[in-house]
Amino acid sequence: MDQVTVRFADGSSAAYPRGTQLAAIARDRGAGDALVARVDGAERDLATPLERDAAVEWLSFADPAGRTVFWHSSAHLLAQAVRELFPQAKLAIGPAIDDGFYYDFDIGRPFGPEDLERIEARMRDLAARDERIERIAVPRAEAQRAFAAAGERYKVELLEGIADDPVSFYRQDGFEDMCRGPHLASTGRIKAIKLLSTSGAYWRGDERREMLQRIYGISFPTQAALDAHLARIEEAKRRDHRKLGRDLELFASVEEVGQGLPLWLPRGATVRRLLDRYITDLEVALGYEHVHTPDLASVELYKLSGHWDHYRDNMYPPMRVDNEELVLRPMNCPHHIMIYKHRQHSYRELPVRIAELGTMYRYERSGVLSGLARVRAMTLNDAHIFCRPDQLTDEFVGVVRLIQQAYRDLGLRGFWYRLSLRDPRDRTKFVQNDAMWSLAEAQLREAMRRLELDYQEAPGEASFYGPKLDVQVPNVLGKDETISTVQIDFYLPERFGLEYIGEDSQPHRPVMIHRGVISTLERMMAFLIEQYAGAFPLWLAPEQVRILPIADRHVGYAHRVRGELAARGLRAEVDASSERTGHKIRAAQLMKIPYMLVVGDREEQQGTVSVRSRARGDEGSHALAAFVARVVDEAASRRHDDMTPAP
Ligand code: TSB
Ligand code: ZN
Repeated sequence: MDQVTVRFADGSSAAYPRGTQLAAIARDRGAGDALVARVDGAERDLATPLERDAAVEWLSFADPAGRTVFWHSSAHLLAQAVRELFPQAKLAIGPAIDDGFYYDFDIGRPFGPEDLERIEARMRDLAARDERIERIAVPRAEAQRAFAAAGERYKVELLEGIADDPVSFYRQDGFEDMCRGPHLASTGRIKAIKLLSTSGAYWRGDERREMLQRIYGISFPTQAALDAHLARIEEAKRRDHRKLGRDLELFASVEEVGQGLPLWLPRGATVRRLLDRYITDLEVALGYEHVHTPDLASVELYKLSGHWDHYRDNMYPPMRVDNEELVLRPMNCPHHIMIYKHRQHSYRELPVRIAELGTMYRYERSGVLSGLARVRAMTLNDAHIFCRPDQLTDEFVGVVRLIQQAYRDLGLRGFWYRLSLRDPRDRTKFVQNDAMWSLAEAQLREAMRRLELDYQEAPGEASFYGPKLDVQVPNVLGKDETISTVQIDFYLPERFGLEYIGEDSQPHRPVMIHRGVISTLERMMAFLIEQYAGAFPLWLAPEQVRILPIADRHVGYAHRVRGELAARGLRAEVDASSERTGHKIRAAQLMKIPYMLVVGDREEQQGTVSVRSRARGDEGSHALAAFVARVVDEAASRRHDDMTPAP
């Protein structure tokens, strides 16, 4: 009998009669959760008959490509439901996205919440019927006629944009949509559906074109997976630093000031000051020399450094003043290099570590701006280390150890290491010098080997001047952002003709390490807010203790308590409002203040305070002096709530 040989991803192979459907092969192989197959690298419907020898890989919901197909089929189901409930609706496009799917419709009015409920219910009914999803080939001219006759002008336009003849359609239960696929084998695979939101969306994203109505949804193979996903969305909303930043009065984004230019409010500025002090003190102790340099420089400086050639898209345009052209700096390196160059250095003084909480400005496209996590004006915990080639690995290792210490103190979790390399094919983003890149990458790998750290490689993510180690941390939405970065640079020392005088009394070229430990204060703040859901550990809390006098006559004692705390460097406030105590407690809880001290007649007479802790609730009455001593200790220990032992 005529057979084809199939090779599977696990290395095994098997023979099947020519023309066997992929679905049958999947069943035979016990791959019941396969949604589609990858055949010689191309994704195919499970209904496809296998006509020749091939390598076959099953894609399930666990694979990103499998999910994409699942959500794409869900978008078709959505279109089918809308078509049944609103026969006059015209269909536009409906792709899978990172987290679900959407479909754009022209129905001449917005969808309301009750519409979404009806559509969702209909989708569920349709899925329960478990209709087969079939691919059909339609001659181009016929498709054109059918779309025109039905008034589907968006489909007519889409068809104009593709050259296929015939064009492929997918059909389920009489509903057809033009689509390249692939799709699920049947609608019954979609067991759990949630339509999440609706919004206006311009056809083709063009504001001069028709306003369509977009419906966003998410779907899963099980109800449990959907429930878990919805719980994650709720949790993400609760932790979202943009919302908490507003509620906790940490920072504000104000239209009049401009996009990506947040204002740090007093409470946020307090946390920022603490982070600044924390890292500056640590660095000074480790031999970093802190400097101050201006936010502006002549554009010539960035022409010399290569930023102008490789980084201009992220820079603000120059401004002309007298006979100078100035730019807002996008990075601090050139200023620090000029400090290094300011005098001669002998091999004995190296490494020179120039550090600054340096403010810089980057033109980030408005679509990527997000609260404090991605901004246009930012202050980086920056340093540039100038060292001898033989010191490079030690210095690199030292920086990574500093990063590890900072993460322990700040309680950052879930981070992973990314080796960001150049993409050798990209000739504009990265400076061209193969020997230099190979050397820098080899040094980077050597340092990683010594550190015994696991990492993932990311080609194309390097800086224009060299490869780097990035520390990636997931935000509440599960998306990674770079916090720390350690970059090896043989390029800028060359461009700036940097030197040190060696043991041989001859000039030599130093190597540079660029590094940021706690990232920009903006991005670190965003992460801390999300990580702690706004409940900062005691040492970072903008207000550590709030004193709640029970009646007006206790306000004097409350202020004396505040004075004692302040004298020991603690940040305390008195709530002297005329609200009832219960109300004051709730207000303090909403602001996530670590300790509340309730004071009334008894406390005043005995010199005590009634302690309520954010983490542990009512802790009863304590002598004021004992409470102060304990809180001073707790702050100095930089403990986080979840590490705080019960009293
Ligand atoms: C480390 N020249 C180096 C420096 O010496 C440099 O600027 N590296 S960088 O381009 O990778 O930026 C350093 C860090 O700034 C990033 O790792 C990231 O944590 C943070 N950062 C970058 N862009 C933004 C932004 N738009 N908003 C907030 N933080 C940002
Ligand atoms: Zn730098």
